[in-house]
Amino acid sequence: KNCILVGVPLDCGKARNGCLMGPDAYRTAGLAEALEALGHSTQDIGNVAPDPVRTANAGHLHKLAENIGWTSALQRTALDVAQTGFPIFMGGDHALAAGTVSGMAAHWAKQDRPFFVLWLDAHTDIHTPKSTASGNLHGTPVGYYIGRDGFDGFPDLPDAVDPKNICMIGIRSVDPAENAVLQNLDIDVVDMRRIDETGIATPLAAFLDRVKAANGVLHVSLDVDFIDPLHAPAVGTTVPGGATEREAHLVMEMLSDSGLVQSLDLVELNPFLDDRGKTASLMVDLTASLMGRRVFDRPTRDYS
Ligand code: DIR
Ligand code: MN
Ligand code: MN
Ligand code: MN
Repeated sequence: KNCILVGVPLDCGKARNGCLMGPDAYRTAGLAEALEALGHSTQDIGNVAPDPVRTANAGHLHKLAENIGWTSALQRTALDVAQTGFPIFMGGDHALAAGTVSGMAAHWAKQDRPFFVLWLDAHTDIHTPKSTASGNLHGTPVGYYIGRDGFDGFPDLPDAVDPKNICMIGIRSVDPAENAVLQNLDIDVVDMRRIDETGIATPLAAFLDRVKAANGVLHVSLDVDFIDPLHAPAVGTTVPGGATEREAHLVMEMLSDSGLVQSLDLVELNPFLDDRGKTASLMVDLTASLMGRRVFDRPTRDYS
């Protein structure tokens, strides 16, 4: 693959600062070198900058104008880089996914390919600017790219992602307003209890079968807090009881086996909170698993 590394030092999706250092932490941890060792070509196009935006009346929303400026810039960037390779968006907090996912959705709509999203996160991030209690827009990207109302001032959504085409895995922190909207949508929400009950491979395999059956393409959005804070401490919103390091690698290896993934977000890494770079290194190792790193080859197996 031709991997396009896109630095996204977006830090405006919540109040705690530090995600702006994410792209350089991935560079320091050797993301490009790991991909090249697997035989991929890589191109680091440097860091994206937000479009300049001025908005009055953000109300309780944290840095609304800056979030809008990033969304339009990233939507454009995603559409552009998707034409030449496999984009890896090095965040930056999860507010970036409003732009990256909507941009990738627009790209694949032009190719007439069904577009699917795998959301690996402790949170569902499906608020709107009207429903968020915290005012932190990193809790709203899913709301934006499925086309919920309430995103006044944001760029028009070119192609909404169909909620039926979204699977969320690792979920363990859902606000009441999010829970209410999820009841009326067909998103496959795999919470930690379901992972405990069936193992993580079963629901993932079922989702990948659906993507394959539809001749679809898959975008993966990996939030650091998907993983348990024991293994991945460098994140502002730690939620105990997350995926283990092994579960996260299994997910990535199954995704690699599937051959369906066409783009990736790495989000919420806050290097200021890391422990000697271990979270950045884990994220690089998970990306390597997704891109083909193996200890031993396995025959394809059926998890159902
Ligand atoms: C939380 C979002 N539900 C909020 N938290 C997130 O503030 O709306 N943390 N996304 O990563
Ligand atoms: Mn901030
Ligand atoms: Mn998130
Ligand atoms: Mn999260």
